[in-house]
Formats: sequence, C-alpha cells, structure tokens
Amino acid sequence: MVQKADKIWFDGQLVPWDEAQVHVLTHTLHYGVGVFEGIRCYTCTDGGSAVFRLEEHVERLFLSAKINEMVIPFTQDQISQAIIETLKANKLAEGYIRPLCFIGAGIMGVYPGENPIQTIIATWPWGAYLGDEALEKGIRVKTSTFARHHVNVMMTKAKTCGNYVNSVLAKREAIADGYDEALMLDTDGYVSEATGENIFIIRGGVIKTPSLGSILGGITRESLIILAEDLGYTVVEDRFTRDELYSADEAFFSGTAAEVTPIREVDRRTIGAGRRGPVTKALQDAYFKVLRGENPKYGKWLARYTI
Ligand code: PPE
Repeated sequence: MVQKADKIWFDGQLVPWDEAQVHVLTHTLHYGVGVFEGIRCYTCTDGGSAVFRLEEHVERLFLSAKINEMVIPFTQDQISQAIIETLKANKLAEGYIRPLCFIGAGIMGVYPGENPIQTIIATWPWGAYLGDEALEKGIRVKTSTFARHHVNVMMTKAKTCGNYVNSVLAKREAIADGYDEALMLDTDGYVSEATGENIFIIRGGVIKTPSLGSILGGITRESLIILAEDLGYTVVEDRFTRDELYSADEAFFSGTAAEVTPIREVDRRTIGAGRRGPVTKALQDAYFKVLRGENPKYGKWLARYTI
C-alpha cells in the first residue's frame, strides 16, 4: 500500500488525501490519455532536502501534454512551486512525487472535446523500486514476449498513462515467470527499455545505451551520460541487439524510481561476473553523490527545500 500523506494538490488546492477523488466518467479512466511524471526528492548530507531535476521533469510533463494535445491550465513555474508546496505540506524530506494531468468528465467517446484538463500532485515515501538488495546485488531479467511500442502507434517520448498498459502486461509476465523485470525489444527486435527504466550495457570499458528511438528519454539516463563522460568514460547512444546484452561485461537499468539498478542475469545468462560491476558501481556512487548534494558541480540539478 502507498503510505498515505496528509494532502494531495488538486487543481490549485491542497486537499486532504481521502478527498482527492474523481468521477467514474473521468475521460482518462476510459481512454488512457493522461500524462504523468515520476520525480524523487532526497535528504542531503547537509540536512536539507532536494528535488532532483525538478525543472526538467516539469518540462517533460508539459511536452508530454503537448504531444497529447492537452493544455495544462497552469504554468511550468506554478507546477514546480506546487510540488515544493505539497512536499512541505506533507513534511516529506525524502520520497517520490507523482504529478498527473488527466482529462476530466464531460462528454464520453474518444473525442474528448472541451472536457477539463485536471492536475494532481501526490507524494509518498518510496524505497528501492526493485527491492533493497537490488541496488547492490543486481536483478534477474527476462526478455518480454511483448514488444515496446512502435513509434507510430504510441508517442513514445510522452509519458502517457496509456503507454503503460504495455508495461503492466510485460511486468506481470516477468514476475509470474520468476524474474524481477522485463526487457523489452522494439518492433525491429532491438533492445529498447524496461517497463519503467532505460538500459545501459558496458563492454571493454565503453558504455552503450539505446538511442532515442522507441524509448522514453529518461532524465536519469541523460544525467548518467553526463556523469559518465565526466568520469572519462566513452558513452555510445546506438541500437544494439539482445545478444550484445548477453555478451556485456556489465548492464544496468536507470530511472527515477529504479535509480541505478545492476542487472546480473538476462534470459538465464549471467551478465559479466553476475554481480554489480565496477563501472556500474562508479556511476551509482557518482549519481548518489549528486542526489545527496555532495557534488557542487551539479548543485544546479537540485531544487533545495526544507520541511
Ligand atoms: N522508461 C520508461 C518506460 C519509464 O517509465 C521511465 C520512468 C524511464 C524510462 C526512466 O525515465 P526517468 O525517470 O526520467 O529517468 N519510470 C517512472 C515510473 C515508474 C513506475 O512504476 O511508476 C519512474 O521511474 O518514476
């Protein structure tokens, strides 16, 4: 169960958690055209807190809305401020932030007409996405029988609610088959991403991640590319096949929720030494240092607040 907070921000007001309700004829509930974000905030070593890359997440929310022809009746600044306001109201020093814009009730049918665009911001504490041990020991992954969206079937650059039907199907299959996560291939058969994470592989010290084709342009992915280059690694953004993943020295998933999660096995094949590798560890350490406010060079990525 999600741990209840005091308030949810709902169309400009902080309302009690239990009162943040919608009508059953909410358009998005029927047809899936809504957009959302997943953002994390962390306690910093100096005792304050920080939201990681708040502006970039809010910008992506607005781009997702634009792609879906939804006009959010707030500015990006208003949403960023509302996120901080909600964190403070809920006294959340560290956790997860879920803004969601959806099409409200009005007319039914796939044409949403002038139905209102509504916005909520919820926050809750959320530990390690793939389990506490995953960050250190790595996870077991299975190639999904479900392909990731074709770029002309769903708009893959938008974080659209309906896109996640594909993720839920793949995740359920992976868990039922005894794995931790599903690896999804694109409709050409190349490695795409996971149900809620981007993927990286490392071979011979070179880091590789799929180019921005069928994948969501992850903010963690972008941050890790910058941090890896800072550490002197070469990062290649290109298509690769699943046998290249099988042959990798190391592999990991990245995402706001998943952070940097090592992959130790794919389709019964051990990846590298079958545990978190040295490059993955170096990137994890660099990432967490930034999140905790320990790397002044990337202080610009942190929206600081105190509860
Ligand atoms: N791909 C997908 C499909 C995806 O959902 C995410 C985030 C990413 C890549 C990584 O993007 P970014 O967080 O910007 O680095 N998935 C969010 C939702 C997870 C969920 O279960 O809900 C997240 O990590 O917050």
